Amino acid sequence: KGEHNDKRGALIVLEGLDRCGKTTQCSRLVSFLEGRGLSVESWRFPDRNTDIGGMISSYLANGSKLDDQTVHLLFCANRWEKRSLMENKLRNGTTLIVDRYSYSGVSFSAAKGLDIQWCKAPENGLIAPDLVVFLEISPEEASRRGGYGTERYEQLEFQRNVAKHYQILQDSTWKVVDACLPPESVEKQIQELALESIQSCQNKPLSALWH
Ligand code: NYM
Repeated sequence: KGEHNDKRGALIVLEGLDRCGKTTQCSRLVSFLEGRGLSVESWRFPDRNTDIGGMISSYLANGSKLDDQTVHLLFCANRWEKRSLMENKLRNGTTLIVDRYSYSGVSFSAAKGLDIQWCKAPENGLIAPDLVVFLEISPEEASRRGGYGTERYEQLEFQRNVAKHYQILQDSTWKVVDACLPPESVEKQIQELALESIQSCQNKPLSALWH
């Protein structure tokens, strides 16, 4: 079969409030899996390297004004523009470790007051993750971690609201990990969950959000 790998890769998403440690844990997980000789790539949303990503980035830096619905659809379109590449990678046996996905998309927009069903609808048909690791931290604790940056959304009251919406979205693919444990312990738990998911996803076809 040449280069083609008959085992598909896993779609593993890390989610959580701003400052929960997702980005650090994503890169540690990628290094760990690479060390095991697995084919793995690090992804993130928003992907700021596309034209749509550039619009999102400017919005987040408070450089542009867009209404909530428009921004929601841009975040969503930013996932859609990566969907077929994502599918190809997974089918070719590459595991993707993704820093934020549709759960951020829905939670952040719903926290602004948009209807949750309206928020979910355009995410329909994106690839469903095999595993969502939710790094749980209270909004208060997150805000104490060196403080928030200057981007939009990085405020305590708003993060409380986001946390509420994450709760509503939890489903059977979620594993909650306490983000306040020592980083090595968080890392270890995520490694185990990821290895388990990479094993078990091989018997499951790719499926779509939100079913
Ligand atoms: N965010 C992220 C959304 O509002 N909707 C989305 O669909 C995604 C993927 O963007 N505060 C928000 C959450 C973050 C911000 O993300 C930028 P990051 O991970 O800080 O680059």
